[in-house]
Amino acid sequence: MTVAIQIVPGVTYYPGWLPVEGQRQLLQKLEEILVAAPLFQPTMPRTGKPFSVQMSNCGSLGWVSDRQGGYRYQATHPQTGAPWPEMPKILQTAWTDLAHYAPGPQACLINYYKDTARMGLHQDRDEADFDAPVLSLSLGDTGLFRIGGQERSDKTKSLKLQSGDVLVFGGPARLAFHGIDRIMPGTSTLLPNGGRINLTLRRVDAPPA
Ligand code: MD3
Ligand code: FE
Repeated sequence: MTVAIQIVPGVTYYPGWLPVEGQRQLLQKLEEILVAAPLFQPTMPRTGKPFSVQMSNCGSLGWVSDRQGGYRYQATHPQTGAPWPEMPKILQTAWTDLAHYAPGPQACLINYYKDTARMGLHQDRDEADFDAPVLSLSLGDTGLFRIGGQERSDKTKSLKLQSGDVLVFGGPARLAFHGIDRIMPGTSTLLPNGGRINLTLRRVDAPPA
């Protein structure tokens, strides 16, 4: 039985959507993916300041960022030059069951947070299809997530994202400011070395006219 909770208009929360056994299986797949497509540390456009979050991707396209090229999606890993590994089936299933958007996900960004990593309040606008929702799945330690409105100054709500939780962002929430204030070390035993993994599934290309 899947519980669906609307947090704000356009944001649906599925607490514990992926059971622990499924989390373990997915983590095993991710470990293989991260051998083929190692975590990298993206840097900010222009300043070159490193993100505290490490990243990789699977699926046909991946999100990358560096000082020279800025934020973008590309079909290959920035260091190995290899195509991104395939997206695990369970993620495709999550999209089919929860995203309610017929075209399948093109990109799965893998964010890895060590104990002190965080992600400042931002909008996701590097995609050409804002009609498509974004689906997020959390694994490992709990993350303190914050979401506001379409203006940076709009009031925000906080939510603790636990291992196995899924959030879907669509409609009015697709361009909402959001971020991860901090992770809570020691709240999960899933990752052998602790920390948090967040997967975001997205459409990147403009829908056919
Ligand atoms: C709301 N990741 O990768 S997931 C990101 O936990 C990102 O790693 C955070 O923000 C993380 O861009 C938050 C929740 C999330 C993801 C994408 C969104 C919320 C969103 C896109 C639009 C609106
Ligand atoms: Fe984001």
